[in-house]
Amino acid sequence: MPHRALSSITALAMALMPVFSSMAQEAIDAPAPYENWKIVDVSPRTAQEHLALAQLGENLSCTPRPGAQRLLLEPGAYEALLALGVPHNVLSENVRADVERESAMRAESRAQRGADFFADYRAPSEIDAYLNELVTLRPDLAQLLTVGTTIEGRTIRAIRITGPAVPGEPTRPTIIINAGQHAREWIAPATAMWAVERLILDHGINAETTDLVNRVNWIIVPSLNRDGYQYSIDSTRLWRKNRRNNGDGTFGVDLNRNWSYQWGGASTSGSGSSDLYRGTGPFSEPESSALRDFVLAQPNVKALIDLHSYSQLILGPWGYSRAVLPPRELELRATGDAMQAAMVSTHGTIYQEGLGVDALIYEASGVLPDWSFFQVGALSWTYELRDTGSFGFTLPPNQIIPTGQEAFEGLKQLGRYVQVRLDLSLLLPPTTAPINQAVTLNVRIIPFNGFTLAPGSARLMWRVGASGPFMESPISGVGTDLSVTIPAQSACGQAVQYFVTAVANDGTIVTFPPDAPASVRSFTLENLTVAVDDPVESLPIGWTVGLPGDTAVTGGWEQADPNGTLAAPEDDRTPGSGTMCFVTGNGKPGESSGQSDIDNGVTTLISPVMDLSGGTSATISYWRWFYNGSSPGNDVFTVDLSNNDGSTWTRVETVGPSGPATRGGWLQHTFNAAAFLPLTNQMRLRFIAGDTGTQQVVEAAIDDLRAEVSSACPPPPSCPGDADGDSAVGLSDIAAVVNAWGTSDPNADLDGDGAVGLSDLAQVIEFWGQACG
Ligand code: 0X9
Ligand code: ZN
Repeated sequence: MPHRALSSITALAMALMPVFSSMAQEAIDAPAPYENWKIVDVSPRTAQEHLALAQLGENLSCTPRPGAQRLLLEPGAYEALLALGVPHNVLSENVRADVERESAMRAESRAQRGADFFADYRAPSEIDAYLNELVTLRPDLAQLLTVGTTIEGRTIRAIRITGPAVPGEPTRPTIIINAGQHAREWIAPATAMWAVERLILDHGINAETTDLVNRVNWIIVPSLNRDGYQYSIDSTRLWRKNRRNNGDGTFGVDLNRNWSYQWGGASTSGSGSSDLYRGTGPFSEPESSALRDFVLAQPNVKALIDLHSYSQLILGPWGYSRAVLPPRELELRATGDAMQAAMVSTHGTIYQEGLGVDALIYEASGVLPDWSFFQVGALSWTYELRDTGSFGFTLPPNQIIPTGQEAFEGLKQLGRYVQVRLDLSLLLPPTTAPINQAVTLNVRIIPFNGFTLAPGSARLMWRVGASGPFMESPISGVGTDLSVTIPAQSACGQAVQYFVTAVANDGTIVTFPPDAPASVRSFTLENLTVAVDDPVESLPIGWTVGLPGDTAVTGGWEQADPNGTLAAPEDDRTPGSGTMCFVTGNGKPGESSGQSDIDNGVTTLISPVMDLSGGTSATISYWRWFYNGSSPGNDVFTVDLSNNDGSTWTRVETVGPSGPATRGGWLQHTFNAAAFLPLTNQMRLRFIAGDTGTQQVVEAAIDDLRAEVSSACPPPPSCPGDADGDSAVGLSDIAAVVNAWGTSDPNADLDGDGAVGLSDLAQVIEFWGQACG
């Protein structure tokens, strides 16, 4: 968050809180901190208003919603805001009450289950005591390390957790988890301690954790800025920086602006009174320089996580720039996506994830993860933990454990990825495929952690049915997105099983799925016909784009090459040369998200008639995009199906009002139409998007509609054993089978197992002499 605290504010704060001006041991007789301070959400309408607001107070908002921001106001500043007349919403009338509410919740929680370390936020000394306890319990797994000393002389500790060494094993990958650069973000040290406790206490109990501890060297620094943390406990709850006496009456350097990579750039300050004060030079602070030396001394550091709060974000490089794409983008995205999925699925808490170029947050220069990514080559991330602002920094203690649990799920994914040499995956693998047609599978192979793919080593192993040997097909292409084609198969109703194998440059064989061939992937061969395949690139013939009865005053559906905003797509979804899709109100280039979105009602899009008759099932798929305003949104995007040309409709899905599918991004939805309605030749789809609740930025888009009809399998060949099609079984069929030996020629593949061989010869012999037709 851009912290534009101004000197006037700090001067006033210091007057209010004499404790600022001393080196703050004990806060004796301090006035009630934050008495009559307020937190407000403001919505500046012009650049001038934006500037004027920056003078009023410190910005607490972490996600830059267009224009809107959250300010911490000193007593008196609220009156200035009223005088400015900027629209606003008061979140906290008196910050002292927030802090007191937090204290009350803490006291209650401690009273009820104080023996539990995670019942409450713990002071640095309590953290030390618990680390000691855990190390004493499992000296075979954990050791205490010293990182260095804070400016006030406190010892910064780290704990190393890893399973007993195995003779002859190569150096384990190291993951470093740092917390507490920022004093007031109390959930960060608590979350680091949750990870410490899980890694140690679950060893030998939970198989996955045991494996991760045995294979990875985990190093956790639970509280880097111990002075600041203690200070925020003792006197000034919302203190952020360390406790450097800047010598000019101001205190504190923002440790997360003090790292050398891109030191002094965007979102930093040269003023000691600023919450973003970068210090007199890179590594001017003992805390950051100690952690630098400590990190550089660790072996094989492959990843680093820096824990912060709040906003529920997973932020990859670069922090310093939204314009510069980081190297190793695919590795970062693969790990980031996996961490996000794991964190979101733990308790359903939504964490947004992205790199600097995804612009989830303001630019920040001289941050630790930028340094560790650039200098150490560690995949580096900032976690902004709970919440999104309801409680903010004063998060109730009953959220410590759930926050720890979801963050730990993310860390475990990282533990998995630091061991990866080649990351194999399939892009949109089919679940069904048409008989008698070659099937192309798209395979992605991302070389990880400095390894490479041995050239030409990637293979798809496949077979028709669940037994027999696997056939081998080379995977070809350049770069990371490769493909492989399985020849046409006639065995209707059978599953084609497959797995991918590849060799890394150190000779390690890697498969997908990882435990192949014990487990495999598959698709079913069906009697399929494609009824609709519309990439929405040409004239929208048969589509109804907006209805006369639609109530939206702006943002009606149109076919367009989209101009992106925070809420709407910049590109259509069709791969390759596609450009067009349906969008609700295409903006002009450079327009803000609120300008061409849907307002005050609904807009309707109806597909052409689809003939899905005669099928036993029909798979319809489309790609949709939906964004419904600042979270939580209050609007939905609905999709209906008709089998009578639109006379009546049946609901297929309701997207929203909350959840990850409401934050923009192309997502594919696939369903079986026969599960909703009898299949006819009069089927249509209807997409309705609207802004009907409180006015929000709402955008929807649709692209790439496809429908496939699955019919009953054709009857088996009427002349079993007849490989050459002469309606008799004899010597010429033996010749046909032998000629096609080892191929998958569907004529000679008499038993339909995908390969011509002994079992087909057996068929010829079984039906020897038979004449048919
Ligand atoms: O500003 C910071 O240091 C971090 N946010 S916080 O609210 N906890 O202070 C964000 C650092 C990472 N920033 C980016 N990757 N842009
Ligand atoms: Zn922070």
